[in-house]
Amino acid sequence: MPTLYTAERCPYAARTRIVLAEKGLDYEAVEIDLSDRPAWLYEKNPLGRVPVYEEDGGLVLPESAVIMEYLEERYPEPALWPADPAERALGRLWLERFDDRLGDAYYAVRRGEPREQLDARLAELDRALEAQAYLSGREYGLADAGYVPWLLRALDRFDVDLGPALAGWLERLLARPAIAAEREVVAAL
Ligand SMILES: N[C@@H](CCC(=O)N[C@@H](CS)C(=O)NCC(=O)O)C(=O)O
Repeated sequence: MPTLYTAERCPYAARTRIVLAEKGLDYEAVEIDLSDRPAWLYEKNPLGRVPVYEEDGGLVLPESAVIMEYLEERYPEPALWPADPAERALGRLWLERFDDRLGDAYYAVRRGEPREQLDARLAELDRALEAQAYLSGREYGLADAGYVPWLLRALDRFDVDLGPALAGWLERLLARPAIAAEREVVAAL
């Protein structure tokens, strides 16, 4: 059975938990205490970060976006990239630009900086979702799974306001058991 070195509080690890759950894959979750990381974690990921996904055959993969892509290729059903190549490319762009479009502003608030930038990024997300149901277009997929962990944490920790399109997107996502389970993880932190 594969192993996921993970941390419940880590939104990057949450991306991979969500994809594993969407695919219905069994795995052993090894919770890492990020404030007291075991030395062996650096053998699996020289950066010492979670998530790390490991298979019995010896494959060891760090980096949430790489793990998500690998799981999608290794276990194609249910598909988590849209069928349309253009939507798939736009989904990849969302993941590629994650820091600019959400991550940097989220972590600025975590560091105690004002919420202004985060509010602006959330307003941009809301505008992007006015015209389409999901980040990459018409279908749910890896782009949505790649952003929603921060949305769940921002709502829980910073009490942010979501515009109507972003709130509708979150409601659609929370109807999925994989995302609802992650909200439970956040609520229990
Ligand atoms: N680019 C990495 C980022 C992973 C990451 O930053 N994980 C955090 C926890 S949320 C971590 O392990 N932090 C420990 C550290 O940076 O030393 C990914 O996408 O997997």
